[in-house]
Amino acid sequence: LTRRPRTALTLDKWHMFWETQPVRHYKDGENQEQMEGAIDVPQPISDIKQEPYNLPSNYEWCVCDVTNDRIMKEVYALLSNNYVEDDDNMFRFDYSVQFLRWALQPPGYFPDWHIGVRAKASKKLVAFITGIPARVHVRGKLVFMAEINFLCIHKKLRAKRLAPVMIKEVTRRVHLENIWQATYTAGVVLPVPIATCQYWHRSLNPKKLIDVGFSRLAPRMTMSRTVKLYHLPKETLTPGFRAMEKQDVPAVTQLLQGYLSQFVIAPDFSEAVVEYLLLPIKNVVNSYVIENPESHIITDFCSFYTLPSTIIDSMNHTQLKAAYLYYNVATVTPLVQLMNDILIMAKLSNYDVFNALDIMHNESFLKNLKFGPGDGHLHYYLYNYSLSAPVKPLELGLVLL
Ligand code: NHW
Repeated sequence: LTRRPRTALTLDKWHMFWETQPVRHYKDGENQEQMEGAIDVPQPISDIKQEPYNLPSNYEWCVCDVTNDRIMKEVYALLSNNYVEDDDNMFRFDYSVQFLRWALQPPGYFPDWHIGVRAKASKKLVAFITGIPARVHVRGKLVFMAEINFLCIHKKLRAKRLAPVMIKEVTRRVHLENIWQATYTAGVVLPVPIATCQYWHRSLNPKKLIDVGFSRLAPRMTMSRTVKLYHLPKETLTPGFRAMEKQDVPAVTQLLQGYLSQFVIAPDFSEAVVEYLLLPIKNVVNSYVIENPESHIITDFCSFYTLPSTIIDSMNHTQLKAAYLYYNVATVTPLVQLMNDILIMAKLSNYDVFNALDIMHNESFLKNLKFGPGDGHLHYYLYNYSLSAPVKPLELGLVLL
């Protein structure tokens, strides 16, 4: 009997579904040199299964029309009660309807990639998965992809192998559009992350964060010293700092294209996508530019999106208001100064916490601006694309919502 040598990456878990998919596998070995590019070649569209995959007999597929208020109420009810929780089940993501509409309808989106599963008898929505199209640079090569997100199965239907059917169905619909790669992130480890990132948190409302158990009072710290430690000025400091406007779209697109080209994985932003994703929408996405007061040139850009969490069992508070750092480009203003200003804006708008991943150049300001490392990790994945080497967080230029 010969045993496969165990490397750090060789987990003993057998992935019945993922073993069958065109993704990297642990048994591929981490030392073995990997090819770079598609794992499976595209099939002729006419060979793709025309009918949806079979669901267990009590369930049926539906398309969730995100423009329909009644359907969005159902999607919101499913996600707000059943979507991602932290390891201690204290907080659960509470994506708003407005946010979901924004996230799911970028230019060129496909309505039938917003997939629901209903109980046949009651018509209750019990599961959801979505894809949106995206153009992503992978080591300089432009790849058309689907970004897969919001995979959610009602708590009562877990561990019944429904997720693999949903993933196969979204894959089929993506293939029908002649797209063969996808990217997704998850808190769980699956075969095999291309990168593993860490969340960092900057307290804005430390008292509430401590009250609800999000953070703890540090040893030898009192509440009033903690509040003082995280205090922020009442106004931004950089001259010319202002909200992004429609007229800034060409300049912001140029800034982003220039900046993002240095990363191994990064979106290919057109003006249309920048206009859609980065123009401010209240309680969804905030974006700011620095306009040089004399030359009126836009030199820097920063943004965050709004993703509150439900506080599951708290007496005094029901929701944690969190800002998540999105895309930034600093060409003239030091990045740490730009980030200090965005923290000030979030504080002024009553956010409780500001979250950021250790991707792009974020590590250069996290400690300085009093972010602390969280216990959650976020793993990035590619579907049907193999990289010749793993990617460091600072080589990632892509943020998924
Ligand atoms: S990550 C958020 C995922 N959602 C949640 O965590 C919400 C709470 N949890 C649930 O609703 C962002 C359920 O636990 C879910 C699993 C639905 C997660 N990704 O049905 P079974 C995203 O949305 C595998 C991928 O019995 P369940 C990204 C698991 O490893 N696979 O489980 C989504 C196992 O397979 P294995 C995941 O607990 C990306 C199988 O599912 C997964 O009732 C999707 C078990 O299925 C996850 N997060 O339901 C992939 N969690 O092989 C897109 C578990 O290990 C791929 N599993 O036996 C690309 C597709 C497009 C390609 C186009 C070319």
